[in-house]
Formats: sequence, structure tokens, C-alpha cells
Amino acid sequence: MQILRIPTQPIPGQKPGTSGLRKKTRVFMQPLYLENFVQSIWNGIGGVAGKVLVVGGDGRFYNEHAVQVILRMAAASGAARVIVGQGGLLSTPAASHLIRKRGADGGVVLSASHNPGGADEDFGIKYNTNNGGPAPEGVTQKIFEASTVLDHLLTLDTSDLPLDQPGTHRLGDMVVEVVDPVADYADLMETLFDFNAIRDYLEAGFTLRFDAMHAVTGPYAVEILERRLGARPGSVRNAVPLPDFGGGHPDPNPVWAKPLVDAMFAPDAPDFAAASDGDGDRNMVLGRGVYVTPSDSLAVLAANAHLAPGYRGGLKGVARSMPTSRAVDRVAEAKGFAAFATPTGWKFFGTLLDAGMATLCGEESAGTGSDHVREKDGLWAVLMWLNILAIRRMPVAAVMADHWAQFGRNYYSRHDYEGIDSAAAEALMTDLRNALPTLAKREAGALTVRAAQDFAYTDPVDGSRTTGQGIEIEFEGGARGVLRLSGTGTEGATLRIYLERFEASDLTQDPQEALAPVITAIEALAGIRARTGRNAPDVIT
Ligand code: G16
Repeated sequence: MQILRIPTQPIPGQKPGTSGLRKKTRVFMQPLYLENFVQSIWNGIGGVAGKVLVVGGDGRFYNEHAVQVILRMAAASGAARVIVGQGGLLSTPAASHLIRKRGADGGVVLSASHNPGGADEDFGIKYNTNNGGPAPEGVTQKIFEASTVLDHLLTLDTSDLPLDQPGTHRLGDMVVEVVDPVADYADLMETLFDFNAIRDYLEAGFTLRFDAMHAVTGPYAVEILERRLGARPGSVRNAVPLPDFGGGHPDPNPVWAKPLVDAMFAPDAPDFAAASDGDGDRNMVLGRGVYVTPSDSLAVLAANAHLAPGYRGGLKGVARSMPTSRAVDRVAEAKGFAAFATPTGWKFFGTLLDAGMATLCGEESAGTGSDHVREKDGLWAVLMWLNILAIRRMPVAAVMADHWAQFGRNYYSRHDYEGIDSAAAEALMTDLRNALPTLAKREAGALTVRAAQDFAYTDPVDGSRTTGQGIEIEFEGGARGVLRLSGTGTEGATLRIYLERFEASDLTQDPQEALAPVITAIEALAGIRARTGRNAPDVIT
């Protein structure tokens, strides 16, 4: 097998964003685009000679091809072994677990998460380090720098390997181990949660529905929920991963998972429902007649985690991204554990988890997880909820009402303006940033600004500093609005407006109505409608 040395040149724009490099699939399909980035990963991490890597993805269009390219390039650069999920599949949390369990040096995860898949949709690639988590900024910066000076890449002159059955192959001197993508992950879940209690509750008539959205969690959910826990066959819907996710967005929110939400508000709704995204790291949780916001879900999990065997010893701390609601902070304060606010991006939780400073982490963007892996984990969140419900034997709506009665309610919503003109979006943020020194005490609608800042973060473990992470505007009385540009979009800019208001006793308002004064105030300060030419957000979560 001959090693090919292919001359190339830097391709502009190969800069990882919030979670790896995400682009239109056709961008990745350009000659040498994927190969250049893979070689930049190898060069940015100091080479792969002698290393063990985990490789897998969410099964979207181009996944299989990319896995073969990565295998050839890893072998050509001297990697010792690559562990790859059968069929090239691995959910993001399962990849994280496999890296940790097998003591691998790192992994390459192929996904554009909740973005749609297909030749005309989105693709993505990200590197995870040996703790199983997304590479921190220092590493992604080195990968980007490597991409700007690349002049050649190495690959093998060989055909594709069969990946459809577990087994071992050789590619040059490198061993390729094809593994069942589900088994290790499912075993890990059994160590964390009270499967007997959940099984008993299901046997007693508790009903659930899980929508895998034609994405990677289908096989995981069938194995865990139906086979190991005994949920009725068919409880897992859309369980077969498809390259185009059935033509939809595999995004578990009330917009893209509307059929599931509608089913939960119908008279014959099951007791519990959930959905996960393209690569299995996000989750949405619903009860009969109730949608649980990701921020509230994090708070409820933090308040009840001790009911699950894996967390019986209590939590060391909790961490949330800055735009995520402060509901979990109230739990931490009441229960006496530490609470951290980080920039958006799961990579910022890694140091806290590694240092044992946080046990649970979560984000408003439908991600929750714990120190069992170094990624957010959709099915983990579903199982944690099921464990809590099986012990408390209360409907989801009652759990929420009880939580708010105890801790108060942080009304919360995110408004997204998608695909807006990048220059207009940048100008909006720049002008707001420049106005920061003058915002305090300014009246906006019925509210008055108390303080405003451009969020910056110093990692308490490694001291690294990250700036420009979103504009946070606090109002007198405790309401808050945050504006930032998404780092995961692939077309134009996505402006995210995060809105929050705390209520101690008026607990059953409609969130959009409860937040109306904050919405008006942010519009008055930022002029979103005039600058974006939009009258309303595209997505409200
Ligand atoms: C990624 C990151 C998350 C982040 C989310 C949204 O999630 O891992 O930490 O919250 O993107 O980021 P942004 O607001 O910049 O679009 P995923 O599920 O897309 O990998």
C-alpha cells in the first residue's frame, strides 16, 4: 500500500466555530477540502504517529465517505489504531465515552448536529481530545493555524474498507477496529441509573415516546428504552438513521419536533416524551401537556440527581453557559454547591469536569450532561428524567410545579433571527458593544438597565481567557437579555436573543407574556427589527 504525498495549498475559512468546522456539505465536497482539514487536525495536534483514535459520526450524507478518507489519512500519517463505529456511526456522547474507555489519544466526530443533512445541507467535523471532550480553544486555534500553512497531505492509495460488521482490519501498519456503536454506551447508562425502578414504572403502565428524528440515537434508544428497559415496542419513533434525516431538521425543539409536541398536548398523550438531535447530544423533554425548557430541565436534574445511583453522593457543582437561565443557580445556592457560568460551547465545561469542580452541566441550546463523558448527552438526560419520575411517581407537570414552588420560576425564552445579513448582524453587535459604557441607567420600554457587559471568561482551572462571548444586559428588578451571534450556522448570520425574568410567586404565566417587557426593552436598545429587516424571530424556543 503506497503512501501518497499530495501537494495542496491552504483553503481559507477552515476555522472551527462553537463546535468544530461546520459548512455546507458541498463546501466539504470540493476537491481536497475535507482532506486539507483532516491533515490540519493531524498537524495541529502534533501528528498522529503511534496514536489511537476514535472515529464516527451521525450517519448524515458524506459520513461514510469522510470516515474512509480519515482512515486512509490516519494510516498514512502513522496512527497505530483507529476504533470506528460499525457503519461509521457513533453518537457524539458514545464517541466521547469510547475515547475515555479505550484510553484513546483523541477522536474525530463527524456531524453538523441538529442542522439538516444532505448534499445541499450541512456537514461538520470536530476533533475531541483524550478526555473525550471537544478540543479546547488553544487546540482548535492550532488546527486553524495549521490549515493556513498547509502545503501537502498524506493519504494511502487503497480502496474503502468494509465497515458494516464488527471486526478488525489492517490498513498499512494501522489496525482498524470496527465496534458495535451502542453496547458500551448502553452499559455505561446501566451503571448510572436505576434501570429496575424505571422498568417497574413502565410495567406499572407508565408510557413514553422517544423521537429519534431519523438520526443517530435511534439504535441507542431502541436498545436502551425498548430492549433493556421494556418500553412498549414502537415507543421509539423514527428510529432508523437516514442520510438526510427524512428531509427534516433533526433539531429537538418545539419548531422542528412539532409532531411530538402536538402529540403531548393531545388527549391520548403518553406520560413522557423526548427527542434527540442528529448526533445524539441534545434533548427535548415533555410531559403530558407540558414542555420543559432546557434551562428548567437542567435545574430539575440538579435538584433531583441524588435519586439516581450514579449521583447518590451529591453534586460537586453545576455549570451552565452564560446565556442559559439562572434557574440552576438557585438550586445550587439552596443546596450549597458551586455554580459556574461559562461561554457558549460544551468545550468550556471540560476543565471543570476534569478538575472535579462540576458534576452536571447544561445549556439553553438543549444540552445537558454530566461528568460520565465530556459531551452533552441526549439519552443520558432522558434516562435521568425517567429515573427521577420512576422514584417520585409524579407527572412531569407536577414535578415542574413543585420545582417552581420551591425555587421560584425563571421565565425564559430564546428568539433566533436566522440567515440574516452577516454585515448587518456584525454592525448590530458592534454598535451595542460600543454603547456599553452608556447603557447603565438607560430606560428601555418599561425597564431600566442596571448593568451591561460583553461577557468574558477566565477559566478557573487553566486560567485561559475568552472574550467577546455575548452582550449581557441586566435590568433593575432582575430581568436579563443576552445577544450573541451563533457560532454554528452555515449561512449568513444567526442572531440569538436570550430573555429571562425571575418570578417568585406568579408561576403559571405564558412565558412570552411574562417576558414581554424584556423583549420590548431589548428591541428598544438594539433595534433588531430595523437592522435585520425582520418583524419576528424565525425560531422561538
Ligand atoms: C453546539 C455547542 C453547544 C452550543 C450550541 C449552540 O452544540 O456544542 O455548546 O450551545 O452549539 O451554539 P451557537 O449558539 O453558537 O449556535 P451542537 O449540539 O450544535 O453541537
